Amino acid sequence: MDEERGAPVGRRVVLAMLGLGAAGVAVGATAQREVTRVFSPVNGLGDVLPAVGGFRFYSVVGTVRAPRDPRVRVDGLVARPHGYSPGELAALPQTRLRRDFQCVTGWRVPHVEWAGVALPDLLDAVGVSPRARAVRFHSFDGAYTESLTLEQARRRDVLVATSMQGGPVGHDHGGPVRLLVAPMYGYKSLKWLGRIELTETVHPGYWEERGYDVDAWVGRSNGRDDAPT
Ligand SMILES: Nc1nc2c(c(=O)[nH]1)N[C@H]1C(S)=C(S)[C@@H](COP(=O)(O)O)O[C@H]1N2
Ligand SMILES: [Mo]
Repeated sequence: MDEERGAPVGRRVVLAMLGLGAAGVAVGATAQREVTRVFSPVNGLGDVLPAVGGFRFYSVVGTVRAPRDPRVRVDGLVARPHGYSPGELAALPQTRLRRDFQCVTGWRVPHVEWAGVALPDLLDAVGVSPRARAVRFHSFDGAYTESLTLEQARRRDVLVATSMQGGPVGHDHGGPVRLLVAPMYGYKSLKWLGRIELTETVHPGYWEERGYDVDAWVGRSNGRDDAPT
């Protein structure tokens, strides 16, 4: 396995395993290790089986502990940096969305209900500097990052989500607070959100550093010859 191109190889292996059946028959031990290393689903071997409700639980670092401090810090090029507690997020105007959730590897969960603070409302609350052009998101454990242009981040279908399917966002799904970028592939929807940083330029996120598109609109070609249709 080529370390440099770990993610695309891992994805092809997963797709191969899906084609071969859940047991991954005839997929060698090395390939299986690669799948575990790259995708490390929280629920272990459930990685190639649809989980309850059609979701698969993805985490590039395997199990993630619960955050000691569940605050989401908004900082960088903003007038009033602030760490928002879940209670403070709940006190801001809430936005609800019902959208299909789609991973670039091909699985999709129809009609997922989300609620939380629309990102543009949070950006208005902290006051974005005129120098800011992009937003960088960090998981609280520092293992995963994502990015949006400021224009994308101002869409009302981008949520700092605290609720999913009518309840709190569970730990496996990135709770207590995760990002939902409804019009883009699942990898944009960073779990275990710890920090929202306003920046001058786009900093490509975890999977984007590994070959996936920075603009991850669902339904538009992502320009990869091995992309699932
Ligand atoms: N912190 C973090 N966020 C993440 C990921 C991850 O590995 N770590 N995987 C992404 C990918 S590829 C997808 S498809 C979705 C999956 O969300 P789920 O685990 O709630 O199904 O989370 C995204 N957010
Ligand atoms: Mo994904």
